[in-house]
Amino acid sequence: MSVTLNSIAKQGKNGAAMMPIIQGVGRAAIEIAAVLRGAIFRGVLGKAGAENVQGEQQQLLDVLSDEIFLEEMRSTGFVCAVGSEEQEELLVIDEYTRSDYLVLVDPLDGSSNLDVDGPVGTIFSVVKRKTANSERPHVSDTLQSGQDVIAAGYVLYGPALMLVCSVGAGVSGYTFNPSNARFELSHPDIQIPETGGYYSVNESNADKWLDNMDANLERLKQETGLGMRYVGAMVADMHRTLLKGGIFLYPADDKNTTGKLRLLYEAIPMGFIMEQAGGKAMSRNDAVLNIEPETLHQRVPVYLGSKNAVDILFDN
Ligand code: AHM
Ligand code: MG
Repeated sequence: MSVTLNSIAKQGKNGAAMMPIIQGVGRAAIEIAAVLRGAIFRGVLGKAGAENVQGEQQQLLDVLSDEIFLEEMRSTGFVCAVGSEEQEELLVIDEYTRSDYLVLVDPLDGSSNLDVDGPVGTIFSVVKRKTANSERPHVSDTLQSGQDVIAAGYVLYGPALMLVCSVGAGVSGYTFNPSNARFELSHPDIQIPETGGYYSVNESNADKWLDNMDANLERLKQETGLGMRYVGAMVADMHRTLLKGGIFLYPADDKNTTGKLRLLYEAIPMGFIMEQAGGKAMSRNDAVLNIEPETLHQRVPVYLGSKNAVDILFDN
């Protein structure tokens, strides 16, 4: 008998509470995957014509994925609010303002890959509210460090549809089985290899990187001889790094002086997964999970991977 997403209920002390939310993520993933597959026929490839809060062009599929994800979080009944890359303000779910959990999400990460049928993903994390249930959830409820994250994960829309998640008791990878329409446990207890793998970075920015990262990466390359892979979709680059080892990095640069990737719905969930898999997640000299968030859409430099590779990069 195959093991399905229900098995999350038995994981750690938070598994049972997180199962309905992760099942909701699974439903959203199936719907988003279907929309992606048929996008060209529905005329929904291309720009939505608006900019998101990051000042980036929204794609129609960013907007559709955001709507699908929000609807599935609403349908769980356990989520009082969602903070999304595609929404400037916290979205409060009016029917369930008394529920305990908030979800942070990048509904369609790597959307610049859409026009070339490249892989994209969804990234999420779950925190418990700090305000009393009698109050309306507030954006301050989202501003919790990675130490307070209860569950996190990502969906990879690749040749197979995968959901990789953790409720703080290791990392499990589930693959969608089209013959029974279920996510089945395909990658139990993922551990990142200690050596080997690849370095993964947009190296065309090397001359603009801050924090001496150009020289640091050269040293890492010399000492490890790692090969290079870069998809340009964080979920795909993270997934390869997790399974094969090595390092994924997006340093700060002259243009993005605090980094490009977002703390709450990119760096923290991926850092949580990486550490749960025995790897390391840094942002400049702080552990990603120790950063105290200040704003919903804050950006940070990101270095995720095998301990060995991250330590060599930082010369530890
Ligand atoms: P997005 O959330 O707007 O898609 O941007 C995030 C993406 C990540 O998936 C990826 O790691 C990075 O941006 C790639 O950036 P670049 O094109 O500068 O290499
Ligand atoms: Mg994104």
